[in-house]
Parts: sequence; structure tokens; C-alpha cells
Amino acid sequence: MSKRRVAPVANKWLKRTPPSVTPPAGEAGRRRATLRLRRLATPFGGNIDRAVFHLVGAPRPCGGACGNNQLCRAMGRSLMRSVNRVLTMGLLLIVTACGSSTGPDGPPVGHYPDMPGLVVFYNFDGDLRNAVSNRHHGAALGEITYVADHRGSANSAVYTIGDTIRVADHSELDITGAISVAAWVRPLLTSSGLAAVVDKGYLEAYAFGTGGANEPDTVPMHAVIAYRGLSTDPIVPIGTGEWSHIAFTFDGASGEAKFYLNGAFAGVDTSSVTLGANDGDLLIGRSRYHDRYTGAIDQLAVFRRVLTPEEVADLFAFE
Ligand SMILES: [Ca+2]
Repeated sequence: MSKRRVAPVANKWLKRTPPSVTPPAGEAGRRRATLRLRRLATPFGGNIDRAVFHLVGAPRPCGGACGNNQLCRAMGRSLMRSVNRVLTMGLLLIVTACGSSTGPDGPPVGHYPDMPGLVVFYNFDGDLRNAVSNRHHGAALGEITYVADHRGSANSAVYTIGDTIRVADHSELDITGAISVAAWVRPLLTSSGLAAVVDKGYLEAYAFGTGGANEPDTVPMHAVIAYRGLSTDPIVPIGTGEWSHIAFTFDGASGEAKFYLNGAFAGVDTSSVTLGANDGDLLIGRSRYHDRYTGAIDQLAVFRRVLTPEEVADLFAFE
């Protein structure tokens, strides 16, 4: 496919999903903005002015005109890499448009980084559907409500308070060897133990969430593999009542468990346990042993492999 044919598709896609023009404040915000541009710039096919304009509201080229602005220099490097991927991205955009349940003029549905090994992805945009396949959709056990997501979009994240989402047991959810789990979370309460955002029965399999309060108004990330608790040391706190992106990877071969907070590496733990299969349902919002998570959850993803730090950063930046 030529770049000439890709451009109209890319522009149409951008028109449907206008990017934010204001990068969030702080170091995490700058990192997120940079990553966001890397994704946004790809379909521009090298139109740097337009990409920068969309991101920071400044119709100027990156590079010299931006002087010492670190964000712009990072954008420039990302853009050069992105241009080389434009043909591949163009194809993906067309596939996304064709897969939209509302037709080519509607918003993309179920779009997420086209990453290998993704087993389930729940965007919780008003429903409990798995966007990866037509299997493993969630069912509410109790009353489930929807709240605004980390960008403030209404009805775009799920809120659990003593209620649970059940995904029926399936061999595809029995992940062994290596796993990664990621989600946006806004925990409301601290917990003395595990507060399971997701659980497949952690006596044999896996669970990931928060728990073990170490300071007022904060919780750490907490994973359990085959009944072995895993966390960062020292503990990296997550604020309660605010959105954070958390991710966890476990490599059964090396026993290495890595944690990421807001797209950045946060710590490692090791264990020689064996990640196993069982006949449990996949539960969201509590474990099968009733370790409840209270708060909001969004963009919950489970992979059957170890994600790289770059991939975790991409998930954090994903719109
Ligand atoms: Ca969502």
C-alpha cells in the first residue's frame, strides 16, 4: 500500500479520535505525552506540524524551532521511527475501521495495541465485553456501575464495591509459564492483604491488584502466583482515590516478577513458584477467596507472555 492511499484513512481515523491538546503536568505527564505522540504521529506519515499541533496546540516543527524543549526533541526522535512504520500502521487502521461495530464512520470499537499474546482486554466502556475475541465476556455478580475513566470520559470504567465480574473458566485463561497483567485502577480503600483487581484462583494460578497498606492513603501493587505473594521492595505506593496505571509481569523460567507504575519500572521480586492451571473462573474485583478490591478499574489486559518495559509504557500511553 502506498503512503498516498494510507493518508486519507489515517486522517479519517484522527478526525474520529481527536487527541488531547494539553499534556498532563509533571514528569509522568511529559512521558505520557511523548508516548502518546509516538502513537499519534504514525498515521500522519511524517506530517510533523500537524502531529505537534494536535498534541501541544503549537503549529511548529519539532527540532530546531523547539530549542531545548525535551518533550519536542523526544517527539522528533519518535516521529522519525514512526515514519518507517507508516505502511504497517495504515493497514492496521483499515482493519480497525472495518472491525468497527458502528461502521466505517463510527468510533473504533475494541481498539487496543495489536500486541501478540493478548488474551483478554476489558475497556469497560459501559459494558463488560472482552475486546480481543468473542469469548470471555464478563457477567456481573451483583450491581455493577460505571464511572468516568482516567481521562474524565463518563461511563468508561467499572466501579466495584463488594460486587464482582465473573468470566467463566476456559483453557485460554489458564496461563502457564509467563504472564503479564495491566490495568488502570483508582482504589478507594486500603487493604490489609490482597485487594484483587483480577484473580484466576491464586492458590495455583494468578492474581494481581493492590493491598497491604504501608502509609495512610496509599497502597502497594500486590501479585500472587501459586500462593506466593509478590511485591516491590521497597514498596512503591499508589495513591488511593486517584487513577494509576499498574502492570505486572512474571517469567516462570527466571522466576522474575516485575512491577510498573504509570508506565515506568517500579521494582522486582523473584520466586521459583510454578504458574499453574486450575478450574477457577476469572474474577474481576475480588478473588475466589473473597479478597475484595474497592474502587474503579479500567483497561484490564491479560497477556500470556512477558511484556517489555517499552510495551508497558505503550499501554500506559494508550488512549
Ligand atoms: Ca474504558
